[in-house]
Amino acid sequence: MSAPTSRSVLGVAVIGVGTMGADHARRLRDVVSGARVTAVVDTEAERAKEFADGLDGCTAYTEPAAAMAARDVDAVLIASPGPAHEEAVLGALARDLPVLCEKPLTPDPVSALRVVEAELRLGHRRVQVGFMRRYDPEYARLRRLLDTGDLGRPLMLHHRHRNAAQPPWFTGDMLITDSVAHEVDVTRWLLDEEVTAVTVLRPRPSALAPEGLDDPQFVLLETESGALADVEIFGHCGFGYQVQAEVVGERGAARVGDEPGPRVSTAGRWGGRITPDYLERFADAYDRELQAWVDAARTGRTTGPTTWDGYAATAVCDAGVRSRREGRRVAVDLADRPALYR
Ligand code: ISE
Repeated sequence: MSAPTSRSVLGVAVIGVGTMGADHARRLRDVVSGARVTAVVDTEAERAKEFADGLDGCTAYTEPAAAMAARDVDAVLIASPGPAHEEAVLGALARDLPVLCEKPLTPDPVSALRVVEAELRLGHRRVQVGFMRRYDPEYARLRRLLDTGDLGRPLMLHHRHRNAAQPPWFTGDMLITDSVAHEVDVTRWLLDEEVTAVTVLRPRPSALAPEGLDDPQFVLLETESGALADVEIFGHCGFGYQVQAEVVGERGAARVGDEPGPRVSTAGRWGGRITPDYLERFADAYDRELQAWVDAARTGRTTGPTTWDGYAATAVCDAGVRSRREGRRVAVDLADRPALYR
């Protein structure tokens, strides 16, 4: 197998051209340097073909394995629905191809652990998991601030995660596994420790949420050191996309995600604009995430969130789903962290 470093431009297969895959393919074409989309894969042949036709030198496939076997494919970006991730990641690992896998790594901790084990057998990291908030300049500054120790030991984290609306098929469990998964990762990353228990509380549902959906939800995460993180997750807030976080430490507090401006004063009022969705709010973070992945892959390295991070987030979300259903605090069941991820 030729090393990915053997090509000056990384040929990427994009698996799944729904909202996220299409946005990433456009990003690889227009924004990221050092890569180009040489293959797109979608279970719907027509959609794959239509998409490939719009990109120079790109071939359409319906099977990930066929794309991964192509000579012009050096790396794989997985943006298909979560249940399809395991097979695609394992296929890429079998060929030692660099992978960027959108979250969730897989839908449940047992299958996520199988991916971790496959990478362990390979003996080196090849997978970056798509927790893009780590690449958001504000979140990155928050992390650096915590590293300085100026805020003292972090005691609490307050997260707000509001979507204007979610698709009609979005379930109450998905508010945890698809949305709160980001806060789980950010909490683990900012505090540099594991989440040990989850409690999900349900306020009365918003009348704007689809009938029968528990929306919003309030999630409490406990960590190894005894810090607490709360998450307001609101799938149908109606007014825009807002993601905010505040760390409260022993000697100070810091928050990110207040709207970036401009703050406009006119006609006796002041105000600003709220971004409509995550594609716009985190566009810069996605750009940086993909560029980092491409840069690393072209030099044979793998950086960023690991399969362990993907597995740990899935294990925490799994506890969250159980807590939501059973109405009680649920301890997170986590395997021992292998040396490759320490
Ligand atoms: C979506 O899948 C994302 O990953 C977004 O970042 C998140 O805000 C949204 O709630 C999820 O559905």
